[in-house]
Amino acid sequence: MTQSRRTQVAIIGAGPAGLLLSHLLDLRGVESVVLEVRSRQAVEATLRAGVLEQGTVDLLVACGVGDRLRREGFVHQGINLRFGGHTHRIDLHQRTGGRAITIYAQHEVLRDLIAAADAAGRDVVFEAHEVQVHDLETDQPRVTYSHDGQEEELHCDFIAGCDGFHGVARPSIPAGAIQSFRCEYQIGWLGMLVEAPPSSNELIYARHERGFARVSTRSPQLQRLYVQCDPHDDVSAWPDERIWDELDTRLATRDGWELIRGRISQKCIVSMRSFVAEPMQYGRLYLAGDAAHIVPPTGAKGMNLAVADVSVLAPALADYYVTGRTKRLRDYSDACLPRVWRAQRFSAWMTSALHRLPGMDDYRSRLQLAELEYLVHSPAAVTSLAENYVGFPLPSAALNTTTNMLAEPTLCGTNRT
Ligand code: FAS
Ligand code: PHB
Repeated sequence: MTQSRRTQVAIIGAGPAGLLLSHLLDLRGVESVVLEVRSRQAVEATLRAGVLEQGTVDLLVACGVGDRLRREGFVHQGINLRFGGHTHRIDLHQRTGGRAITIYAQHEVLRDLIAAADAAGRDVVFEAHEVQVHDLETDQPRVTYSHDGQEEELHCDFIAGCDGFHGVARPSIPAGAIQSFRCEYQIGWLGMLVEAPPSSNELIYARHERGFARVSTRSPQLQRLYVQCDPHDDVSAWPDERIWDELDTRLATRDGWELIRGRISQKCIVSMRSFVAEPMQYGRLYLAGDAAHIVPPTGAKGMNLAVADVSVLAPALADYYVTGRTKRLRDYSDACLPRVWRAQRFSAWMTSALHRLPGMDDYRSRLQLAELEYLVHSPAAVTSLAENYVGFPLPSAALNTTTNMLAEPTLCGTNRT
């Protein structure tokens, strides 16, 4: 016997997009239920992003889930580009009028958002299986799923598809209703966690004839390293010794800098693609984050784009409940896509500028070096890199309203006691 219930916004997926949307809606008095196929433990252990743009940090702080981020996150005012045995520091702070990035792991952001949902008594249903969306063209869509062996039906006004690239939301849109733009890079990254102290106090992006490498961090005891590999490789093809040899070679400098080794506690290989679905909405379904667009992680934009999407969607939904107006909802996709394509351009550029691309001949390899030489010696080019890397400010509506909501949470007040 199917159990039936109702909410205002059904959110599919408890990633950064889904959990933050639920939180921002709650601050505006809009009710939501989050349906997540994985367990809470699995979600809280998701090893993915690590770089937060200034705008992402500002929003997480403004909406009251930034305390631990501010305590435990590492603010980096610069990044380093390494090629030809030399390191070139890009002063993000100076080039962007004081903006910076923060290193704080994605799963820590998810833990903070889940804790906020618990504190607010908000509904996040983990292990919700066979999620299906229905009646998207009506003003009363539904989501069906099974939980603890019980068939469930959730009636709502809107559905937010925040279920990532491989989710059910986007494929539920009739093929002709959205256009897809994609690019597969035939490049892979072997990402790993290393139990060691940091080898650098800022990120290092290294371009080398043998391929890309990157030095990132998670804590004073845990480092995050990446090395370019064949996307079809199996992790077993990368024993620790081979990894250290490749990292030492690709990160080598003439000034004797050394990479500090340690126990490699986790390894995973990810392939690289770029993807955009247009429009990011269909009927009463709105796509946000990786459900609508994917960027290669070279530019560290994925999670930040997910945050930017919901910073537009939340006020648009709240505006509907407060005023009945649907303009901001109708304009959702047009409001998000310019930022999405700007991040697509930057991520594609970083990927092609720093990786050994399939079929790359000596001429192209030299051209890549010339591109990087121009970049680090041109104030205009460095400033362009810096402003794209720290990210462009989020729409003020997202920030201001959130701050006011925290100060006086009664504006929409539909479910505020
Ligand atoms: P997510 O994929 O995070 O979340 C979707 C959720 O939906 C998941 O929890 C999933 O279990 C759930 N779901 C899927 N199908 C479902 C279904 N049928 N029913 C119910 N639930 C379902 N981005 C950065 O900004 N900076 C970085 O440094 C960075 N590094 C990265 C490194 C790696 C190795 C990878 C793979 C990605 C990286 N990214 C980075 C990008 C990454 O962070 C994504 O952009 C981000 O997770 C997108 O968030 P969401 O759109 O919320 O999707
Ligand atoms: C990370 O710290 O995991 C990281 C940093 C920068 C990127 C991608 C991932 O571009």
